[in-house]
Amino acid sequence: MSQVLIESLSAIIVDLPTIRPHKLAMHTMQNQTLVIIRIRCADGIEGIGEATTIGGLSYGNESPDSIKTNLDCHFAPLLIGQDASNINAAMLRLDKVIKGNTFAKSGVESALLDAQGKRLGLPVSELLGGRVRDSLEVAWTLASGDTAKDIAEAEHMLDIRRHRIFKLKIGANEVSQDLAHVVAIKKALGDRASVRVDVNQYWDEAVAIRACQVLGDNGIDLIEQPISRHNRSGQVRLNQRSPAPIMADESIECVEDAFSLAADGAASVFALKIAKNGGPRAVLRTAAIAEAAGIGLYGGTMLEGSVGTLASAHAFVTLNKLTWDTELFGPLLLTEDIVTTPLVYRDFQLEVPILPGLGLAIDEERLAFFRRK
Ligand code: MUC
Ligand code: MG
Repeated sequence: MSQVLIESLSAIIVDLPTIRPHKLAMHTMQNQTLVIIRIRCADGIEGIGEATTIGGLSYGNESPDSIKTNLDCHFAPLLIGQDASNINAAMLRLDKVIKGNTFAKSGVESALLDAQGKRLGLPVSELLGGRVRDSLEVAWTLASGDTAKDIAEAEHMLDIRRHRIFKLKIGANEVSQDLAHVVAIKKALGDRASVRVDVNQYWDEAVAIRACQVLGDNGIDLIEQPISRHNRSGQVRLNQRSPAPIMADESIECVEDAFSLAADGAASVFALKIAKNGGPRAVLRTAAIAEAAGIGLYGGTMLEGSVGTLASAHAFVTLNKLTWDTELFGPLLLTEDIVTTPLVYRDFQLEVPILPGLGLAIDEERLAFFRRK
């Protein structure tokens, strides 16, 4: 097969406002910063990817600024002149020389898949083996920081049939206050919604033992990352005793983490995130480990914009079982977009386009307006 050389790679930092402050245990977002990756190829095709995190360095090891610097200084020289149509070879070349940096790798892998899909006239989901569904149910995160506001927001989402799964971000407040907040929201919504929590590692094991019991007893369906990723034995013990299932999020920083969590029995559900595995293909390796171990799957997000959200969605629609659905609502948290056609959210689902590549086009004017100067 003839080669298509990569001519350039650019990384663009974009700052977009959020519809309201989004309060997580470690950070309150007033806006979101995307890193958009453009890979230009010798056949005139351009692949678009995204490498986005939450709150600078407050969530993970990469920040928008470090992602851009590393893409410019380390990734681009390795990729320019390589064959864009051989994604295995390109990603292996990066993996040999670059440790970690899964967010940046995910953006690159997404861009290469987008370019190859456009080249072959196939959606990325088809490059990944073929979709088994065309849409994905999407959860919404209630994180205004105020119980009454969160209940009103959930009622509105139910009324407009946009979401019926709600994740509550807790962990920043005193535990009794957080538990009262969660129980009040579950009581208000009852059986009309699935209510879950994300503690973002903020409890210690002693607190988590009691708190997980209260959450389970009050109808909470899922408890995400209650304690530190470093307390592996604690996670195993909690997974054995919690009445509500425990989901691993921060514990998975790479595909190998997924394997050791499964081997240890440290979680019964995995949050799949392309950014933390190194891309849409890489995340499917974590999904395969989970499936083999009987661990449930949830399609997670780093609150990416439309590009990263669709890159995740194309991977998730190929999965056999996605028992816990997804939280691919990132674009809905933003007041602005940088693609020409907004993603379609309808009847609790995100519709995944059947178009070549990721199925989107950059709105150049908006990108120029919102890119960091
Ligand atoms: C996380 O920790 O899961 C996902 C949804 C949300 O509101 O925050 C994220 C990050
Ligand atoms: Mg989480």
